[in-house]
Amino acid sequence: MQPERDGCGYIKRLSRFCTPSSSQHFRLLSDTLMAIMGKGKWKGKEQRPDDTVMNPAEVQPNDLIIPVMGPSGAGKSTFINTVVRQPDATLVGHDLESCTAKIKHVICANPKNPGQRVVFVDTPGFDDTYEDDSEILRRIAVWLARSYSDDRTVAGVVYLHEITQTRMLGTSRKNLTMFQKLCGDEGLKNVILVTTKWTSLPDENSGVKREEQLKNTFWKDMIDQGSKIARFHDTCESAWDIVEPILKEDQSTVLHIQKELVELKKFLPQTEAGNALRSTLSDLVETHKKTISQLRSEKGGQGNEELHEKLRDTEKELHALLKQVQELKVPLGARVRSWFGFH
Ligand SMILES: Nc1nc2c(ncn2[C@@H]2O[C@H](COP(=O)(O)OP(=O)(O)O)[C@@H](O)[C@H]2O)c(=O)[nH]1
Ligand SMILES: [Mg+2]
Repeated sequence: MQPERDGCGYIKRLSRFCTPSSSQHFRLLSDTLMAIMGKGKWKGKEQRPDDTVMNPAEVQPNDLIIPVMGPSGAGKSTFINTVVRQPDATLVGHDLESCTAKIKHVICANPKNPGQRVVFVDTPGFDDTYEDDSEILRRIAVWLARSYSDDRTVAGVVYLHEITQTRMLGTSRKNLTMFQKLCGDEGLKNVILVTTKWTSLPDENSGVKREEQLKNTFWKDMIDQGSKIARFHDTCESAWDIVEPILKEDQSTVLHIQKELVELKKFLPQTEAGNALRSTLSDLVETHKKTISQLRSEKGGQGNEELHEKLRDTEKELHALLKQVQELKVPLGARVRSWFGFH
């Protein structure tokens, strides 16, 4: 049985006697104690009633979880449908709009190791047509934290990237950053960076060149820290070959976001992923504010309908961004606790 971590109240009381200058020492001390005392149950501050999580009744003790991540349209749902040989296991998008921002997991026996089951988790990208990035982060974080709190094991993570992309788009960079923050450095050795859509390339050589670029730039740090790369060839066999290196129970991993939420009991906005998203959104707020003031001065009181419309759209976007930044603000209570070195 996991010991309850609320026994850390003693340390919390100690914090009343410490000055903010010693907060770093207390943070270290409290983190160490948290690790020693076990992870305990996650209270699920961020969880909502309609969130998808794994039902304890459907899980077996040695199931291994593989979250599949990446930008919208990279082929996550297609990869999962292919690996489980069920064309409708998850919804595949067929136009520019993303399909569903709900998380869906599919459980499947490992054909290479009968008796072992793998839980593939289809996650929405941080560029969904209908859902805010802050909501996407909350859903992914809740799924991962709940499964870790219930003692489920993550084998590793598959990150998909379309090889047909001629340059790294802003959304792809954002997705990669969020992915790195969710995994943390310690999770990188269990990451497979997979390129998709090789059959849609006009010639394979262009794909080989792009893969080389990814290896030497955007993916370099991750590869240096143990992440592997692979190509998805659109078949079930290819998908299982890709995940094989991470399907070893003794090499399972704990993702950084799971550690932060469940072990360190952080609020989502205090996590590295929360911080990174808040900073990206804050930059966008500034850009939008500049655009609005520019449009207002251009408008100069004259009735240009196109300008009016652009202004209205940008103001609407700014409003939505500010709402997200607000959702990612660290609550005052949590900030006060962190001054004393407690999460
Ligand atoms: N040729 C090819 N097309 C793919 C591949 N993966 C996805 N697609 C197509 O790309 C589109 C988006 O795929 P989807 O699986 O919904 O992407 P998701 O948003 O990442 O889940 C669909 O039209 C798929 O048919 C692939 O590996 N090869
Ligand atoms: Mg999908």
